[in-house]
Amino acid sequence: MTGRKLRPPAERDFRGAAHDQRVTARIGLWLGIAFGICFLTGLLSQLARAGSGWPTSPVDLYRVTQGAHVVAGVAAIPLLLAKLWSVYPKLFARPLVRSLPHAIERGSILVLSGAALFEVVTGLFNVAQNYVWGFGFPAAHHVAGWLAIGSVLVHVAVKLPVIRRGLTRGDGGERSAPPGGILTRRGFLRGTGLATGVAVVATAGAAVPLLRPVSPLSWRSDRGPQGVPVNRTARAAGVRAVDDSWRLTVVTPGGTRAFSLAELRALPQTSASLPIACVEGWNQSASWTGVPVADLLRLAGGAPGSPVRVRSLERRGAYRSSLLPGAHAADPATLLALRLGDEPLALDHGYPCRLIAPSRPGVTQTKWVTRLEVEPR
Ligand SMILES: Nc1nc2c(c(=O)[nH]1)N[C@H]1C(S)=C(S)[C@@H](COP(=O)(O)O)O[C@H]1N2
Ligand SMILES: [Mo]
Repeated sequence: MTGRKLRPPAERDFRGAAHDQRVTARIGLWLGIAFGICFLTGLLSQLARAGSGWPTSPVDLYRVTQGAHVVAGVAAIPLLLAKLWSVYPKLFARPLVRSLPHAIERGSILVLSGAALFEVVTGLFNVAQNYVWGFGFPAAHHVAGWLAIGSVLVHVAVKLPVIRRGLTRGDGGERSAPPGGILTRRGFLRGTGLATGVAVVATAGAAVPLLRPVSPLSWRSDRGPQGVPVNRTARAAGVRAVDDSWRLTVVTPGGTRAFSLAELRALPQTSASLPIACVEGWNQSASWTGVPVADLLRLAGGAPGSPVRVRSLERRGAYRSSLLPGAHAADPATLLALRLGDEPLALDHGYPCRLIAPSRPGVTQTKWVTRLEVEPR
């Protein structure tokens, strides 16, 4: 027996380059940027879904902000794992709590790690499973976003001197990995950067059409009937093809009017190239043809400018109806689309007609529309 005593591991036992302050600070900076983008674009997504005040142009606005949200969220996953790996030896630092500021700092890290993990996991599930939690998801994702950003700010404020030192110290003439380690600091940083780059490129095709050829894991892009993805099929929504008794009913304060499909087709048609931009980050632009909602409101005796409730044939789904903001209802590019490309809409795209409005989240582009109701302002 040697004279060494068994003792629990201590922070100083972890000497790998990954645990160096300089590494932690750099990965923390990248992660902070990714989180910042997620947070801001997340707020924009809330605004866009709420509708009023969200602009109708550029038509790709939501497509860009939500694409950035999901791409930054994907980038955050390897960065978060690397950051946690970099700092986990601190779990073995003793005493657990030294002072009140120290307790606050440690508490904020607990909240930060929990909220950050919650955000990437719920975000990923949402992307992969298409709203398994229905309406619960946006609310929970939103609350955890505030928790994450709040604890990031506390964390950065408390750690500012350490972060500054970590970022400004040179690499100290590092030639080889520390004893017992296989990676240099630079090696760990490069590996993290590479993993982040691969994760982003492999998935970003969903949001960035140019990347599609090199993005094997991009979800739903280009696939689906008529070259446009379908999240919710007519079958899943319990919608069956309509017969001649189908009508579109338009209710305005100045009068109500019902249109048959033949009547809608006989009205002057407008074409617009507009994207479906899903909150999941995928988007697909297409050429839609149909009747401007503003024209329908006028024909029914109303004046465009007030919000319009858009109702579908769907009975139960969370997205069976949406509220079209007044500015969008008045925009001449906001269509009740009858055609996609040069064909009538496929049933899965909302036959006989769907809403398509510029710069709106996909969830509000209601399919299988049967009723438009002007709401009080
Ligand atoms: N009636 C109805 N319209 C709907 C949906 C729905 O579930 N029901 N899904 C929305 C969502 S989430 C998106 S992204 C767009 C495009 O969805 P799709 O891919 O299912 O056509 O349609 C929207 N319109
Ligand atoms: Mo969506």
